[in-house]
Amino acid sequence: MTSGSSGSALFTKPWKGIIDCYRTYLPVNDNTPIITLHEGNTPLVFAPHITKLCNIPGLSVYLKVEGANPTGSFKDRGMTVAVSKAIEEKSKAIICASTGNTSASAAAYAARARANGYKMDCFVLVPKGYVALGKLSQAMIYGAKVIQIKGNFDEALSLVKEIVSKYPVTLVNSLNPFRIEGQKTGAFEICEQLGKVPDVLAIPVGNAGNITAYWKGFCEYAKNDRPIMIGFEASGAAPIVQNKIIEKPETVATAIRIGNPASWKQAVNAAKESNGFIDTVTDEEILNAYKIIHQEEGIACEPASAASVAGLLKSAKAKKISPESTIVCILTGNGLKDPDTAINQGKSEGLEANPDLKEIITILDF
Ligand code: AN7
Repeated sequence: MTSGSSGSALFTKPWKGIIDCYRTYLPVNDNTPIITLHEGNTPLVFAPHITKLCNIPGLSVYLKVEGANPTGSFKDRGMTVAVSKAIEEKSKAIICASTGNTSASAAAYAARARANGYKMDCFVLVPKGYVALGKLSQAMIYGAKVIQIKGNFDEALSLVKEIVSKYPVTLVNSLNPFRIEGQKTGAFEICEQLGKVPDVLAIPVGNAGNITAYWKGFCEYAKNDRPIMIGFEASGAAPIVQNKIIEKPETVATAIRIGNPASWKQAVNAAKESNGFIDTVTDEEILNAYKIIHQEEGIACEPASAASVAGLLKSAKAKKISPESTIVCILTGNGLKDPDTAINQGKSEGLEANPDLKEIITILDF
């Protein structure tokens, strides 16, 4: 594969988003209006501490920082394609169910469509009380009509599916194949940034669109050289691992609090075809990894993203990772998305003092 539609390398021209860079690999044509916020081209950062923690000879662990996307999550890669295609198809409204990030992204790209002169409304159904503050605030201020439903994500998604079957509005959940097409570009970028295909790709699994997209991307990038895909569900929301729909999913990682994933079969297929697996990580393991990523690597992510690193650490401990492997963990969302969990898990909640040197020195406890 040569990078970029015109054979230009990923980093040698001004970055104008994933459609501009990977045009020939995406379902766009000259009539597709490109709605972009210049998403993609996110950092791939070596993680020395996590590499060491795995305690397997010759390992190199990298973090793909998808929180650096315009709305702070990987969803932007899919949304630029989905919204561009919706406009090409003369749609004037988009809708999604969301645990938060899809809604933030949809709302932003709808606003960007309006900036380009198109009429585009955005409607969002989210589970009331289970969306991290940053995400909810994004969807609202970008101008979406946000309805908080007294139910979970799976119920919101069924409702949205029914709505799009009856009303003139485009679904932008990952059931929309254009979302998967856009998200597969994360795989292309990793191969270009590393200069090779990684041996292992660790990724959180919620609605299972992203693991599906990455696998598609790797398959398109190289036929005979593909990573082992290892996906991780939260143990309280693990329908794929438990092989049954979870009626009441629960996890601190609200982004992946999903009991009936839309791309279930495709996720199982990605694990199987790549000789990988899908496993669970507990909330404790997720929060432990969340703290390590921030405090020992200096990189931010939201709790659901930490499932990839938690899963890698679990797999390394169980000796399920081969020596000399190059591993990429996808950090799917920005740390600022979920300030409540960050404050909760940080080291300073509730530390207060009078403006008194002695009192402060006592607390500092050098
Ligand atoms: C940070 O926004 O499902 O397995 O509605 O926000 O492709 O669903 C978010 C999912 C991982 C799981 N990490 O990805 C939504 C939504 C973060 C996420 C996932 C999500 P998929």
